[in-house]
Amino acid sequence: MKISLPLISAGLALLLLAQGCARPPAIASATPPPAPAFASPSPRPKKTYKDLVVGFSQIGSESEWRTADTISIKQEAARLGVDLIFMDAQQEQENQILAIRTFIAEKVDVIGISAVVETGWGDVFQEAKAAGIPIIFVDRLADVAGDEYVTYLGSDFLEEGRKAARAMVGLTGGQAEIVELSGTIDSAPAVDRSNGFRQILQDYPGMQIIDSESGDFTRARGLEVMRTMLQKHGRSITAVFAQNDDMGLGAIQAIQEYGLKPGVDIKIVSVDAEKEAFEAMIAGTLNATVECNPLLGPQFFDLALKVANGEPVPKRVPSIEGVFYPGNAAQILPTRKY
Ligand code: GYE
Repeated sequence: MKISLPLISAGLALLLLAQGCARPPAIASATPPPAPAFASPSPRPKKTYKDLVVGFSQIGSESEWRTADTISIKQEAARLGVDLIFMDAQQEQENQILAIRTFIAEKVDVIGISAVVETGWGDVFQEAKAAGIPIIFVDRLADVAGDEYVTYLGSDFLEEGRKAARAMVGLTGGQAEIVELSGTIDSAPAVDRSNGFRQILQDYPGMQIIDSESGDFTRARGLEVMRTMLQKHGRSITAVFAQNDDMGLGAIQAIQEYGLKPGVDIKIVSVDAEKEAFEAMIAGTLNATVECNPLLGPQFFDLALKVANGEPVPKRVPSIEGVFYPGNAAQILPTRKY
């Protein structure tokens, strides 16, 4: 059953319109039909990309990383001819819960979601399961039961945190007073990057985290938090671990404003490996960036089609990632896609 846009909540209507979503959502039925098992072979004819209807709940546009991820998903859907219902949650968990309920009502074949935070999801993933709609987590996993999703495609954030710490040890000779700019509180990359970073530092008593605060993965907050850190700790800060490049770029600005040389007086390691991070490395203001790949569209739709056809997929699909330093940044920059 379809309803017209004015009947749905104003917030949802805005979200749908903002994303150019052409399909008005149907009303969610109170009692969903019984669930077919996720991985059971389908008796129906195999779907192709052109038959596939996919709902995707994106977090927002907090970073260049996120923008690249969104473009990758939309472009790949258009290239394959997949009917994509894309909803931007503007970093609100509530909007993601609403999006999943919309996708259930729309009876999409597969739901993709990058979970803004790990906890507090209530029953919504159970609702999707009860409706027989498989969930693929993309980029960020939520803290849900293993039978509430089919697979998780994304980076190993714990390892990214370890890589950042190893890079930091190398840059500082194992002696540093570190300020950490962490990501969105309760988000998978913030939790795991923090833990991975600390795992490595345990073996280096000269490496001390003197302060840590969330910069919410945005440049504006990275700038603000770093200004406060400099006021608080001044020149005793010798290193910054920014959990994404955008916050790192904000921190670079704050350090310059304070009259110190980022990359020289204060060593900076960040995560993502965006183009602007390469530019900063070339300028000498950033010391290393750990790669986190946002171009997940092709792998996501490949998984979505398999899942829709009841084909088995691995529970965890990792991305392959490296670490970059200023030495060859100028050579690599032209090859970067985000
Ligand atoms: O590092 C950050 C973005 O979830 C891996 O989210 C992603 C992170 C990425 O805002 O820039």
